[in-house]
Amino acid sequence: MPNIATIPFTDQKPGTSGLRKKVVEFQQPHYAENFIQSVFDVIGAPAGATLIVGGDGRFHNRTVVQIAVRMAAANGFGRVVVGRGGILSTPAASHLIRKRAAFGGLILSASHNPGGPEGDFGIKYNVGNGGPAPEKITDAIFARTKTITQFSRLDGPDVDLDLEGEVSVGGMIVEVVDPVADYAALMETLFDFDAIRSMIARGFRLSFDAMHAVTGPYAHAILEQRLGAPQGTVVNGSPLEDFGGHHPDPNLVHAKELYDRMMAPDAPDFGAASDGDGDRNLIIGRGIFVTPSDSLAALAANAQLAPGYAGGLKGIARSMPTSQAADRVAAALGIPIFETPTGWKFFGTLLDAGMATICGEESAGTGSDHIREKDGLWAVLLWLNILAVRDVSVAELMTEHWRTYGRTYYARHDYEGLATEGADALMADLRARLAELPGRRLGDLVVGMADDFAYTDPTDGSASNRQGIRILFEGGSRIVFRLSGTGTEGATLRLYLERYEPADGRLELVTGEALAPLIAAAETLADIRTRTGREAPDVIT
Ligand code: VG1
Ligand code: CO
Repeated sequence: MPNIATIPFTDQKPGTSGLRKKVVEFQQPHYAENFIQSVFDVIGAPAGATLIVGGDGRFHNRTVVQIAVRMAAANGFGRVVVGRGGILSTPAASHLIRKRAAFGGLILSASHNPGGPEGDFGIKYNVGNGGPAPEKITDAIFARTKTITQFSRLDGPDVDLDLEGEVSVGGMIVEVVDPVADYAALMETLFDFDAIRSMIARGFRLSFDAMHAVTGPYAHAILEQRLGAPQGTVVNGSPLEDFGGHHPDPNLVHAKELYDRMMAPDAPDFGAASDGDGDRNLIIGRGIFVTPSDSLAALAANAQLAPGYAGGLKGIARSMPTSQAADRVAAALGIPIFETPTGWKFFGTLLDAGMATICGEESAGTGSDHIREKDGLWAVLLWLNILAVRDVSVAELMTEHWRTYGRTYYARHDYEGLATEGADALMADLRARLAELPGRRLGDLVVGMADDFAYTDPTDGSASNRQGIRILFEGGSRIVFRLSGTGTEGATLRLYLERYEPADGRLELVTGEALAPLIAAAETLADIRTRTGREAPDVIT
């Protein structure tokens, strides 16, 4: 086997969702090779196994696909299935892993992080169930990156990634497939495409912003070609290596164009956007932004209207910082709710065990047991299916939801690019004071409970500690502090704010005003302005 000597990098620790670094770091000789070899060394795939490879099309994608293919060939894989052009959205990759019974997959993406030569790149390993590798595997991969001394890679010409079909690379088959076809077919099994098609034919207007990222081809194929939405429904639909210079992050800041379109007097009925790798979704109805936490709750409450979920839900899972809106739906449905740490890797075991059907995160990620990743277009289609069956507007649906379950006002404040020491100190100080917080009064709020979130997976007992500081107030309001695990520059502090108003409470407040007492409480508790040196958050979503 062609072994090449290497020396370890010390910084290849996977974060919330794989290894993410600046492109220039990934361009260092052997940087990608070391990480991929560490993955292969840890997972112990049997000879002849199948590996799925694809990415979100950002700058450096094709280079690393070629590296991965030649390394897979030298490491005994029998087949690599790669999306044409090196493209696979994260959900499509998850589906392909499952459909082909692959041993696993390498997903090349830094998701919502900016792309281009000065932007970010990332590699994530997903296991055979189609989901992100659990922590015990990512920990082992990191340990391996620190001791690696050689990697294996075949030499030879590049594979033509733009030509569908099979070629042999040193005896291993490389199969280049249409990145969209299998995924689109899966969506047709879950949703009533006829009902959506006829709603659109009756004049329902939608707008989907693919943000020049990976979902463009998927959205064109599904929304325009299969569902008959007019051309132009999908905007920014051609994937670009630098996402047109934008952050492919579907939130109110980076998808502001869509937001403005949806708030205009002649707005379409439904607006949505997705992120770099296609696993997130932003939902905006005419004149109403739906927070991702509310979207999870509304989808869970209505999922039975879609054929794929007609049998009901087994349970709902949400990440800890995601609002408790879904908890109230679970309680009403009489099904369990699970609260997991941030990141989709924690949902996989629950989905595999049949304990949960729908999962979601406040960061605009929702998905179900159809795959093991969050899925942007899936959420859009479930929304459309529900609206088609119920024949209501997004605003009507949400108003009724709040009148039934109460309303959870919610926002996330991000402070980006902070000095790591300062951010760490802020968290450490809060942590040190947790025990004295219960009973403390902050304005009208009284702290009921405060802790550093720890999680024990109910299926396998694996424990994850220090997942974010929760401050729960009497009456159901809440503040959460956490440091991001996906950034590539300094530290990002995320402050999650949530206020509950019961069904007979004040359901029509402006979010910023509704949350003002919580924002003030967070400032008092953590001295955010002084410690970060920032007058205001960089991003509010
Ligand atoms: C962020 C989000 C988290 C999400 C993760 C990956 O992580 O908060 O909910 O699972 O990104 O999403 P963090 O550690 O920065 O808060 V994606 O679309 O980047 O794969
Ligand atoms: Co993503």
